[in-house]
Amino acid sequence: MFDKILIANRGEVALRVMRAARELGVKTVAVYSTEDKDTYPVQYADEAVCIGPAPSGQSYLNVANIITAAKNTGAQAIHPGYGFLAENADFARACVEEGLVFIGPSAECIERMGDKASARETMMACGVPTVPGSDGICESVEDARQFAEQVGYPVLIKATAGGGGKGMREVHAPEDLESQYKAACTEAGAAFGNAGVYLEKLVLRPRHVEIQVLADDFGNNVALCERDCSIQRRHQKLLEEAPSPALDDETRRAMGVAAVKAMRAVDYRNAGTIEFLLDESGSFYFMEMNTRVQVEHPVTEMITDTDIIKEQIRIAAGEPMSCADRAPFFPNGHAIEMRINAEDPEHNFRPCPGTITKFDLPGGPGIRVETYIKQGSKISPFYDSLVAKLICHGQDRQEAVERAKRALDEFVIEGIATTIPFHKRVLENEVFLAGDATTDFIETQMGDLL
Ligand code: MV4
Repeated sequence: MFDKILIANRGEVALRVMRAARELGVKTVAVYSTEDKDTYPVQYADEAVCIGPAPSGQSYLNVANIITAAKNTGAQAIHPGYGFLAENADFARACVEEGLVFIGPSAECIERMGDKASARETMMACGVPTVPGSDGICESVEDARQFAEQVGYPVLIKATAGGGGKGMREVHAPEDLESQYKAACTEAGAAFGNAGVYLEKLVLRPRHVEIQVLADDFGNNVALCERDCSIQRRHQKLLEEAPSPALDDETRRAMGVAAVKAMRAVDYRNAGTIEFLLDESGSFYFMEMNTRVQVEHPVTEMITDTDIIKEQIRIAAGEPMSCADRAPFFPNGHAIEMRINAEDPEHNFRPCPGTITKFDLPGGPGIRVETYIKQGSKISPFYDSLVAKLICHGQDRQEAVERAKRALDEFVIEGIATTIPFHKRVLENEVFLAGDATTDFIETQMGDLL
């Protein structure tokens, strides 16, 4: 096991990783921007190093300063958390070149999955179901038209360097194909410096269901059940739950088998997530692979009794994962995570940074809160608006929902607007309660949710 690791992140995820490290007897080094000097993760760490000013380009994305901090403190490994450098293959490579362990997959896996057309081709080759569409980049309008005619309209043009919803264009009729194709290429070129696009049949009213995976150096590959992340707004997830209310055991098993197949095809190591689209008939298709741990990992931890971050550290240290002998995983109860953001739902979810004057946490059975905030803390305008994640676990979905309602009522945050009132409305919404939410949930239910 490592003696000391550096956490190249901030906020709740930095604290989450430090807690896991401490349980493993591993010392922690925090890095921070001048803006975050007085935050709790910086105090919690065994050591802390300032890596630059508030803008993340000069601090949390400053590869040279982060690697220097690791070397100067004698850290042997770096955990990137999520966001910032987590899916940056150059950073993973730089760590290895400097003799540091990157707590995550290889740079090659990050690159292969970061290019969405190449990820799709890899999945097609290994027999993981993909949405009908092109067999790689569409090099020309004619190329795109041929695939669109093959699979039928409507289709979706996606940027290969995109992901997470960036650079997608729907095409509903043949006469729009040329203009949408050109617009997609131009947009992708400007946004990512890579104009490559590919094409898929548009799946109507899909659900977003993803499988958490872990792989170690000893050939253990496990699928830790699924999460349903259909409740999103402009590709920002707001509420996630596990298991998905839309899967039966047979589909769950098939999706887990597909996820493990995908991992083995790229010789994947450490934690990752395979995202699937689930259509209205119950068929699922590979969408993307995220080569990092995700914000919503706690719902999976709650229903599989695992500590995904500790497993990541064990695997990176060359130890076997501790949960391999418990696979396959079937859900133990139900968990719901709500993202409490410093945003005003009444005003288009506009960010509301500021000082938190009162902060009373919920508690009791089945409640977990992931936050770095204390009373008097400031939500900085420089970073994302996540204040806390409220995770509620129950024996079944109904109990999880009842606990979530009770916990939201106990949660008091004053000084800033938050998404708490919005979540209270979601938990009363008929479509949500029926387990029927698809990715257009917020758009179509907004009237009911405000
Ligand atoms: C799709 C799709 C429908 N059909 N692909 C959005 C994020 C990126 N990972 C891919 N996304 C989608 N891909 C096909 N062939 C619909 C979406 C999509 C979506 C997916 C998951 C969660 C929310 C979404 C919101 C809009 C569109």
